[in-house]
Amino acid sequence: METFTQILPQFKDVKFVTDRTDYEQIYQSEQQSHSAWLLDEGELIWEFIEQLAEADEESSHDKPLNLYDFHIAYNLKFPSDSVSLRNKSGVLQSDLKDFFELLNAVIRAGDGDLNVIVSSAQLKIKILQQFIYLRIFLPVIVNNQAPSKMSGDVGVFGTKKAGKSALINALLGDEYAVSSPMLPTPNKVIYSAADKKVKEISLTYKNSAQTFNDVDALQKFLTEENSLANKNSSTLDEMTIALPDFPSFLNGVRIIDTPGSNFAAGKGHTDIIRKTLAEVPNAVFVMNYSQYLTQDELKLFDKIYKQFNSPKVKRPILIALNRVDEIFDSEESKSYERVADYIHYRLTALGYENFLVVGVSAIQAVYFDSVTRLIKLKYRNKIVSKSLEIIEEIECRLNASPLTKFLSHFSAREIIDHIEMALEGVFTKPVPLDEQLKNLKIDLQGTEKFSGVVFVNNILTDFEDFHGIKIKNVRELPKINRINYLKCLLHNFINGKI
Ligand SMILES: Nc1nc2c(ncn2[C@@H]2O[C@H](COP(=O)(O)OP(=O)(O)O)[C@@H](O)[C@H]2O)c(=O)[nH]1
Ligand SMILES: [Mg+2]
Repeated sequence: METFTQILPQFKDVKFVTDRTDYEQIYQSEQQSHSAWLLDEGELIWEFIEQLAEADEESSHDKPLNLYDFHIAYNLKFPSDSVSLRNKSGVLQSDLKDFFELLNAVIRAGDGDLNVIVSSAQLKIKILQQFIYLRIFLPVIVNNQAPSKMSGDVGVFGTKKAGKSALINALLGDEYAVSSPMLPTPNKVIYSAADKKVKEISLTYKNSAQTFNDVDALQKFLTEENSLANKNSSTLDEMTIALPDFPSFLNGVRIIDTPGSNFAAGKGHTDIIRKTLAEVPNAVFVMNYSQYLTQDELKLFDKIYKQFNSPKVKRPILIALNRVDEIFDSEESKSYERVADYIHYRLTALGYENFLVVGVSAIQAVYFDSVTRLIKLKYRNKIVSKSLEIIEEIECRLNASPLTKFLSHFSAREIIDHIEMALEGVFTKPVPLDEQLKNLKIDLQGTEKFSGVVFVNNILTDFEDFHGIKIKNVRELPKINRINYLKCLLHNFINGKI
């Protein structure tokens, strides 16, 4: 896992293309992955990508356009003296004219604690959205304003079946929340970090606490409670679930699941949403992209937006544009940037401005996590296991050394993940991912986990067909999975850097 303070991977020797007339340039594949397209603000990214896809279909190139890996953003024009780039030792370049100049300044500066300094919150949010399109991240700070020490709960809101619970599972890294086409979440559920020594999951509900040894046991209990509530069209009391494996990127900040706003249970659900909305300092709005912004979604978004954009508070809303996997079956749909920009365009036209849109597929993230776990279980080499035990022990005994300081940034599970990845291939000849999946399917026939493996298998096949990229190793799965980018945004969001 990255440290998530800044992400500047693929832009080491990039060429920025600002002349959009020459489509031919993009077809040369080497150039494609080393170029980022910057459109004038008067143009539309989503339209441009649709045109590209069309042109690609009509062309005789045998290598298809890789829209998945396509880097595109708006070349924002900056008012004079409004944007500069700074590192620890001072200002590197001031009075940047446009986004193109900013990116070039960033590349010249190379790695190091870079900050973009801007003159207004409006400019900040615009630049951040371009970073999202390009899948990079740098802190953007409004001049003379110390980053707020904002921290606190993250409320996850959205209409029914948008994938709120799935997204929470994707962020938490396991299937804690009941995410189902049949069973809507009937209550407010708070996910928090368990105390360091606690090994079990604990649930506080109706004034009493109970523990569960594993995720499956918790799921079973929650499913039964949700079914009951669903049958009676009623709500459930608030739940707090403390997790021993709470992801470190959340910095101990709690994450809150809520019911969908458009559910027939009506007032009970809307009351929970209203109350939660008034309590949380951070909001993530989950949208079902395949519905293309419904009236229900707009109504709820407006409510959230007003809560966070009043004369007293100004907080951007993070929009997780979910279910992007569902639109992967057409040419122009291959791009997350196209869908994000389309929704961005629609909401901007309606007068909203303080929000960020990022396209994700929660379900992919959830299934990738689950299959990764299954593969580790099956293929974990004995020697690797032993090494891990020893390393875990050492990690426990170490204290106050620079190494521990570094390690304290990650949870034990993440450290083990790193080590495991490093050791894989040292002790064993790695089995290719498609073979691992095939073997898992044989093992898991007739069990619930089987469908997850099939799902991942299909994603990978589609990915190869559509984008010509073959994923050979579980380690490469995050490539297709934008949830990591959302995690980066959330990490900075709750630390007041967004
Ligand atoms: N295809 C697809 N389905 C999803 C995604 N996220 C959630 N779903 C499905 O949508 C249904 C509702 O999801 P759930 O998380 O319960 O939605 P919620 O009501 O917003 O909490 C479930 O069947 C999920 O499997 C996604 O990213 N892609
Ligand atoms: Mg739910």
